[in-house]
Amino acid sequence: TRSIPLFKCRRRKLSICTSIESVEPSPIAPEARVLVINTGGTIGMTLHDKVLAPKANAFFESLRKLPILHDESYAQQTGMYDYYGPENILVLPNPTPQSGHQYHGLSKEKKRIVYTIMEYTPLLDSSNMTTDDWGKIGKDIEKNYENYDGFVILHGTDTMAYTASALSFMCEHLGKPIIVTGSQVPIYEMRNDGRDNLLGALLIAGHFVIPEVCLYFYNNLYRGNRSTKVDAGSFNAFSSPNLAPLACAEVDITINWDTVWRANTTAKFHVSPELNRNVGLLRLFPGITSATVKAFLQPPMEGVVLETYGSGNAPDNRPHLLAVLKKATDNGVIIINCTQCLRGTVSASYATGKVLMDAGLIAGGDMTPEAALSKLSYVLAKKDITLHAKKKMMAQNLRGEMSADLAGAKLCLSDSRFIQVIAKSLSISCKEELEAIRDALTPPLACAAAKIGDIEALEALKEMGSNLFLGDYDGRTPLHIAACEGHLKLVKYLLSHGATVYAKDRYGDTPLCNAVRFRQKEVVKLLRKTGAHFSRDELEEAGTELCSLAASGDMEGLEIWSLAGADLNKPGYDGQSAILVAEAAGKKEMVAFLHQLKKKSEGIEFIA
Ligand code: ASN
Repeated sequence: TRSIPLFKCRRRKLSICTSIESVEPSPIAPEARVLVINTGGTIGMTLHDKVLAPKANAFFESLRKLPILHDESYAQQTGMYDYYGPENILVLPNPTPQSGHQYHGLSKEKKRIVYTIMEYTPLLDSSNMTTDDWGKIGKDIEKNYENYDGFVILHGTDTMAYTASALSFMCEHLGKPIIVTGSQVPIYEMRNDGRDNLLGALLIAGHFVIPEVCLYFYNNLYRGNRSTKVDAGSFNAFSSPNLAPLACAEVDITINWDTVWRANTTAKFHVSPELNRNVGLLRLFPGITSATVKAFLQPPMEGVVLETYGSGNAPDNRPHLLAVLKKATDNGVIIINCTQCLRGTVSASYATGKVLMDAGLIAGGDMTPEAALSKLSYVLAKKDITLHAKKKMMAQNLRGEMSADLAGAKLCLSDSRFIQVIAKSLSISCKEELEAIRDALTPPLACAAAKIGDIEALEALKEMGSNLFLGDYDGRTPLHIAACEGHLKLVKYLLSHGATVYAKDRYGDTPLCNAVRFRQKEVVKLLRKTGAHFSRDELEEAGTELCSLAASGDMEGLEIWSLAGADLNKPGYDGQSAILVAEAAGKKEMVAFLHQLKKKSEGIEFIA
């Protein structure tokens, strides 16, 4: 199905100085919007009495003067400040390369990244952060979720891995990138890592739909809940010991799409800001006394991460110590067994490990202590679920924080006869080339299967290791196609297997735009439920479309637009709203219908 652009015009135009007076101003390039929440950290610190501390109200103004982080002439020419209003808004320069290298791995669309800085008061050294600060960040993301394509959180490095882990659990059904970053040296100093870290985080947040809470540092994008600070004095301060980076920003920005976590959901994004503070981290050491452990486990303690030796071991010749642990788990304290080692997982290979399982501890797999602690905080704050359910959640992989059991792993690429035959005829044999063929061939195949509603074919492609969320040569994903065709079941299948409602094809259209254009009412409802929404520009331009639907008496069309989130009060190009147009044309039935629709959309934001 070919995409028909939903909106005929863009509002802002780039005025170009030219000697030929009749030349039309060119439309502005596609823009991605990123919200930067500045919570503090070294990136924005200056010296006060010879020590570093955050400096308020200085960050935005200094970025504004840095040409690699702001293009003032573009902002002026496109009327960006008037359009977006009195926000602290900046725009990155054009990513066109000087070296002839294709956009250095950015999407071919060459999007402009327009970003807004929201600065917290007070700015914090991250050592001062508490769970309340995590809740505040989560709530701000939720409030602004629909207005931005991605989020960058500026944060001190000291507790960055804790915040990134906590946000990963708090953000339920996430569909957009949230990237936490900061620096080791303030951005104001001559040699610093802040500019590169901020720039990399902005580019990734604006160009790629990576629906994860990530941590970006020193050219690497890590899964937030897999990362840990490993170096106090290096620009390369973070590591993700048990999971390869999600992306590397070198000459190209290479995204490791096979590793990117997918929400697999048809539910809308939601932040769960409640966190339980009665949790703790306890590190075993030779000679630790039972009295110390007992004191640590006293009420109000509800959850503990026990950092054990090697692959999850503790002394098995200390019955008192084991009895203290057993008594606590019997009393309802959840204790997670995590290893003190930087890399590796808790397993049941030793007698010294088995005793902990017997004492009621839950194996934490290869979770970092930061992830395990914040997961406990998140799970224990859940109301209306039993202790048993909480323990089950702790043992499950909720956001990619622990590696799955690889027993019964999926079919590998070389098992696919289809790809093998093609590879053979092209004399290809190495793994990388095979993968390249698979990635080139499967998106159009998946789109063809989506067109005819063939879930079985999609399943077969998935088994080959194909990503069902990748777009074809026009950036059209199987979800776009299924949305056009109204294959509700297939849309559901795709959403629960990693498809994103935020994918844009090369015409800038999302699956929601397609479903509206082809009047697929049930698909529109499902996509809205999953968090799909019109962009700010699309909402602005909807007024004109609504008026023309009202003038032509098209009730079905109006209902679809309203279900998709269009505001029925929005005026068209001549300042009239759809209701005024219907009234002027004397269409009484249409006026009544529009009032009814308006009431419906105001009363309930969304009808499932
Ligand atoms: N103390 C600082 C902080 O965590 C360290 C840093 O950001 N590099 O806020």
